Amino acid sequence: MEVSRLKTTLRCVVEPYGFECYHFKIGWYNDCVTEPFKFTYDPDTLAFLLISTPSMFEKAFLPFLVGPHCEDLCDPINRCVNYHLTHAGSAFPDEDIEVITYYDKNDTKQPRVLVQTAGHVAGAAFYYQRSSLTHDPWEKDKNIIGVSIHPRFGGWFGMRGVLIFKNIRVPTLLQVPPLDVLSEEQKIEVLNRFNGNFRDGTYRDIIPVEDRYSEDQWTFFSTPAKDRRPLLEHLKEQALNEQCGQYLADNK
Ligand code: B12
Repeated sequence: MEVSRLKTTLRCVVEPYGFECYHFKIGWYNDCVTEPFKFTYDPDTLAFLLISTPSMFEKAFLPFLVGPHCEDLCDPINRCVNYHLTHAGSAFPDEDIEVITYYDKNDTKQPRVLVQTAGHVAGAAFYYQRSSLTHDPWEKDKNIIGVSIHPRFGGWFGMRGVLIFKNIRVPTLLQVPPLDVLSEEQKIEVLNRFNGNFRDGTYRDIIPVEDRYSEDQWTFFSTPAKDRRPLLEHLKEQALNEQCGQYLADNK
């Protein structure tokens, strides 16, 4: 099956839930990262990166909270992401697919996939790192963590994982470069914001955006995971009420 058909199928499965998908070749990713992060697959192997857009919270997460796959309220975002990535993989019963989420770790406790690099090579979101700058204003030994910026959602998105189609080779696949949406000054600014005070979220608005997190979503992600239970219970109740209202409206 050619890439465009696979991609169309994948889009049909994930886009209604607020995810986007981008294709890349394992070789493009491996050419960037150092040894412990390289995949052992053939460089021409096809992979897709899945990202969550702001609407994922309302389209996938809230329904997941009241659905049958969320028995308790333990780690629901990761469970929801895992559910949707696995569900996406199961749309291709004839393919051998490895699904890796952003939070999966290898034996040495390192992330199994660096999603920012994957996002860059797949053309989804430019990964701004210290090395992206021509003029570097920071002290040599200062650790500057890189940040990806999506051309439509700025920093209001998440990179959720990859699907590797182990038996599909795409030697002629063309690479689409990510859009470099920032000036040199904005690159310094976004890295300062991300490294200085990421909690205020201003790095996310470094460019004008099409959509950002709803108030509920922002409150959710700004709350430390260990303190989210009351919020989750409230969101669950709200989602149940909405579901009930919808049911009653449909069956009037
Ligand atoms: C571990 C981790 C953390 C750690 C440490 C972060 C770090 N980078 O050191 C902690 C817990 C502190 C953390 C915190 C946060 N994180 Co975090 N984190 C991760 C995680 C799981 C792995 C990152 C990692 O270890 N990278 C390893 C290092 C070595 O990678 P690297 O620096 O990119 O180096 C590679 C590249 O440079 C590449 N490379 C080399 N040359 C070139 C050239 C090119 C062109 C390219 C493309 C690549 C490339 O090779 C290197 C490796 O060999 C990722 C998800 C993932 N699986 O990727 C999320 C992730 C980076 N985090 C994310 C976020 C949002 C956050 C927080 C804001 C969350 C929050 N609200 O609290 C904070 C803010 C961080 C901060 N400012 O301090 C987002 C970033 C989104 C974005 N827009 O970029 C990610 C991608 C998660 C996601 N699902 O979207 N995080």
